Amino acid sequence: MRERDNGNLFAVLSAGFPADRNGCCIDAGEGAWYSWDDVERASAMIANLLSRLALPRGARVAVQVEKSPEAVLLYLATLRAGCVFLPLNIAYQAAEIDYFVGDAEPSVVVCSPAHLGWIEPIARRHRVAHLFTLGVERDGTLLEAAAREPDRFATARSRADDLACIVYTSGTTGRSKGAMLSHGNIGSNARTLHAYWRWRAGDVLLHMLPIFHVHGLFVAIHGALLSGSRMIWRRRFDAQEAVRLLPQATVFMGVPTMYVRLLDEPGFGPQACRNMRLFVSGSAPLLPDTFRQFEARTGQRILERYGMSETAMITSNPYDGNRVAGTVGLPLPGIEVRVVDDAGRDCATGEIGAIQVRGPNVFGGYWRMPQKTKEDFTADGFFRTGDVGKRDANGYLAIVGRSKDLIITGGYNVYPKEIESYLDGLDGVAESAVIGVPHRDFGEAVTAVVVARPGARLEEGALIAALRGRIAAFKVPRRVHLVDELPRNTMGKVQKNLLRERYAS
Ligand code: MCA
Ligand code: AMP
Repeated sequence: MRERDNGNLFAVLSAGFPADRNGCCIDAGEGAWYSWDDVERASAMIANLLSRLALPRGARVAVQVEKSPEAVLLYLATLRAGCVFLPLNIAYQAAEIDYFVGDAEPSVVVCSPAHLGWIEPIARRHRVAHLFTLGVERDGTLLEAAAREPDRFATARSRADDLACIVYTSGTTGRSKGAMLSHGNIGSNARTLHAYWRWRAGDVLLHMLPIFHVHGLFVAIHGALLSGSRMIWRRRFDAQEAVRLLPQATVFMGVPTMYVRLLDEPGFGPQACRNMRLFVSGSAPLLPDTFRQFEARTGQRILERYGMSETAMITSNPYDGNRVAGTVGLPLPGIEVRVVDDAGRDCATGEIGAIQVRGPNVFGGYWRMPQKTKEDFTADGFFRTGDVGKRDANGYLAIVGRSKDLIITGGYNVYPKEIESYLDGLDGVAESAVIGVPHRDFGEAVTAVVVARPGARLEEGALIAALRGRIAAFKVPRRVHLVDELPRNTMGKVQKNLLRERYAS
């Protein structure tokens, strides 16, 4: 097989690296930067280390580290070695990590040095063969071990349908599901977006998203790599820092909360955006009001797109054509999207129905959940997204709701069932219902409604404190309302719509 026939995602991405390998690929500030040659060589060293471990075929490399350029190198090295990358949110606590490690059975776990104390026993209990650390100061045992390895590596040969990544997404039952994405799924989506959003040599991406999700890891990074573009790299989003750095950038990607926060910056305007050609928003609905305010302030029309962990990007507003506020645009080339009624028939224009998708981007299934996978695909191979929408006369898709009971807070997904099961396990709690209520900054805020057991005295602050440290901070309810009983319909089902109305303000 010739190199260009290799379906390995790294081979696909590195085809876009520039001829001059001495230019900057990742600029993390304060003199910390990697050239294209550095990326090639440092990822080769880590890939050599992984290969030396003689891992079984399809071995998972689970990674829970702070954002750093070296974390990207680890991602690329995992692809190069033919292993399966499994990114985990740095906010996850012990119970959450225990579940992921137990479910995915990784051969390698890489964690932040600060988490080693509590991750080590989890790794031991699940018989993880290799545990490394990776810090943000180029520190940790992973880089120490890789430093002894050669800096050339022949990227593993992969077929398009070989597994590249497992991305966990929260589940309606409370159990997270691992979406299995192949080299072909991710590579095809990267190439499609590269062309659709007109990535070009000389672009500069301001990268402020987390890299344990599809948005920051795939959508943003792959565009820059495929076009040989420099990334200005920051650990986290900070609106003031973004305003300072934007004049050096041409492309920015963010969740709606980031756009709301940029608009709150008094110094933000056309000057900051003078070299920008593209602002992309996704992961949560962008309010039409935010879209309009942004245009009025900067002259830039944010491009909103829609995707999922299971499918990467599905639709996008056009690059050249009209970007319509409140819509997620048109199906990307090569991807079929349909809106269907309960009987599975195509909805008419303007009619609301379930959104389904089919294409080379759609994942192969959920890790070790064949039944769940089967339920989520139609007989003709469309994936049921769980999102509800409608198409206008021009084919633009608008997402109007979700059939899945899901809260999206600041671009992070929270499944109420999971939080309810933690709340119900607390002393004195008889039952609970978790809902999302409108929130100016986060879009939706996680809110709990709790009923006490007879004779128990519960307090909002104590319940919130009890959840802190047990689950990731973004999942902890911002408010807990104590009630005597939950509203139920005649079938005995909790009427969350009534709770959402009652606590909306
Ligand atoms: C932080 N906190 C949050 C969130 N983030 N609470 C609710 N929702 C959140 N998203 C908590 C912190 O733990 C802290 O809690 C308190 O809120 C204040 O934190 P703050 O400093 O304001 O937050 P931040 O660190 O500035 O983070 C906000 C953020 C961040 C920048 C919006 O959440 C973020 O980077 N979101 C992006 C998520 C993302 O990339 N999603 C893509 C998923 P305390 O003080 O109590 O400790 S991929 C996807 O959805 C699909 C495929 C797609 O279409 O892209
Ligand atoms: P995840 O499972 O983390 O990949 O999140 C995917 C979900 O995020 C989708 O099913 C949608 O509900 C939501 N989502 C992503 N992009 C958008 C968008 N532009 N507008 C509304 N919802 C979105």
